Amino acid sequence: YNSEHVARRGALIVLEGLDRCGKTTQCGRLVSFLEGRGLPVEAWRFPDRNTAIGKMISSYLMNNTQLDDQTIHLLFSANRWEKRLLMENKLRNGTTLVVDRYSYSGVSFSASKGLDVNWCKAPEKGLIAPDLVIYMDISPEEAAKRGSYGIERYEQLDFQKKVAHSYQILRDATWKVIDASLSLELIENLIQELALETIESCPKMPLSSL
Ligand code: T5A
Ligand code: NA
Repeated sequence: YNSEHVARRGALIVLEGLDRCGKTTQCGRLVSFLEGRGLPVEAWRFPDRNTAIGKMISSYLMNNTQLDDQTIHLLFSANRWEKRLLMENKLRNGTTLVVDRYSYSGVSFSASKGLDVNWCKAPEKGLIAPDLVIYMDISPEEAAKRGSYGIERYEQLDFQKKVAHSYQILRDATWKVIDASLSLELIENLIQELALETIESCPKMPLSSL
């Protein structure tokens, strides 16, 4: 009887980076890889555009509605809070969550509009802290070349340069930075290694909060 197995929880793995850095592609590949190993895993993303709050966010991103910077910031945060309990239950039940964007997007994008960083961080406090943050590093210029930017609000080179700078300020020593200009396969392998290491070490660590 191994009590460590009883206590096994899932890992919270977050991918962050500029628009077009390749997060969605790599989240999908990682989830397939982990599934193939028989590990319980789900793909998540923020914003979650399916909830009532998520629909407001989506409408704002598509430039169909206008909101002031503070209001949209708090909606993005509320969109994470409304998923917090479900997230906790999944992790405690042993499911690993691979999440496309999280609090760091929230803070970086809003701070890039000139909002105070500490004000931006405040509503994120108490959300579940990730076990692994992977930052997919790409220059704003290179990201902009990957298919043309669409019509969404933040998909503009000048703004993405500010976001890159904000991420640099937020980044700490625990983040794993991957060169997102490498090939899909190289990036995929790097992420697999990091994810497996993290999943292995998770049962020993309680969940913690931002
Ligand atoms: N936001 C989000 C906030 O302001 N506050 C918040 O709290 C949150 C959570 C959400 C927007 O909202 C902002 C941030 C965003 O602006 P979204 O729905 O998450 O937007 O969309 P994006 O993240 O912008 O999604 P993108 O599709 O633009 O970027 P991805 O997911 O990083 O990139 P991906 O995988 O779709 O790939 C983009 C293209 O590049 C190619 C792919 O094939 C694809 O064509 N590609 C590569 N090409 C060459 N080499 C590689 N290694 C490649 N990897 C991918
Ligand atoms: Na995406």
